[in-house]
Amino acid sequence: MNKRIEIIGAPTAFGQRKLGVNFGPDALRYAGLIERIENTGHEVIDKGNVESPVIDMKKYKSEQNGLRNLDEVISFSNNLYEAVNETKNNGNFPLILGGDHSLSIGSIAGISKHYENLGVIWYDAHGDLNTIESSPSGNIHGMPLRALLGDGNENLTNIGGYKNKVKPENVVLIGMRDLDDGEKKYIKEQGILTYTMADIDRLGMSKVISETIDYLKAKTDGIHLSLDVDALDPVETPGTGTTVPGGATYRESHLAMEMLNESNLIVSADLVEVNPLIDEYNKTAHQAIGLMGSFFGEKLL
Ligand code: HAR
Ligand code: MN
Ligand code: MN
Ligand code: MN
Repeated sequence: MNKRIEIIGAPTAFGQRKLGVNFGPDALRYAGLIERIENTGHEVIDKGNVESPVIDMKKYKSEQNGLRNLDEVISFSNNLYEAVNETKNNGNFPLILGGDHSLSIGSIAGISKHYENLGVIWYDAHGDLNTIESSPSGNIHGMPLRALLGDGNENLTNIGGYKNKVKPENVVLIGMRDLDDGEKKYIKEQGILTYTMADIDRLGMSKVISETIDYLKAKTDGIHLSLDVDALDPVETPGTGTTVPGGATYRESHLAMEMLNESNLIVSADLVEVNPLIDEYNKTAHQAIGLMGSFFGEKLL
């Protein structure tokens, strides 16, 4: 079934310390994302980039106490929330291009408003489930999923004017291999369905995704994919700020995308943490675009 996909560039680097991830949306466009999706038969509308606060380099590079760049993250999240909400109001499929993963606070705020029970697949090396107390870094890109689940700075948890965007039982974590102690504790307490890399090794990606779909299908009215390119092994996607060895392969990730496409349950997606300034000739954007091809229904034959 053909969709109308609205591309929303989310050029934020405020959730972490490596400048360049704010150029992710343009790196993806330059590598041919739009043409790749159009070739699968969908209509694509590029809404351009959401407005971002100015980056004050002195502040950006300085040590900061507490939540790094909090005011900028709040302001950016509000802008992105508005853009995504508008896309959903138009009945279109939002594809949000990052930008660091803190952007999901705004994107999912704009999506979940339109669903009673939004499912979220967090395909990532990291859980992004920290609070300021459990965070080792103060970087907000390590906290978005927790904020969406209702914990953390009130300005962040209340983007869009409402709280608790997602329920823990409607979240599935895939690709996990770098979880902080507080995150592990929270996952166990809440019973969040989690597939670590060890689980993917044992079960195979096919089983992992079919179980994920079965689990979410029954109780959600739409599923959002949040795809962090650091879920893949750094050999595949080197251009990202917090690489962790031992990740998913390109083929495993293709399989995951194909199966999600076939499920017909996905209503929106984020593609985050592409940083062309620390990449090998835009390789990571090219890899990500290959995955988007499968995600939107490209067939090999
Ligand atoms: N868990 C670590 C922290 O909170 C590292 C988080 C890195 N996050 C991302 N997004 N790249 O997944 O700082
Ligand atoms: Mn992430
Ligand atoms: Mn909702
Ligand atoms: Mn990550």
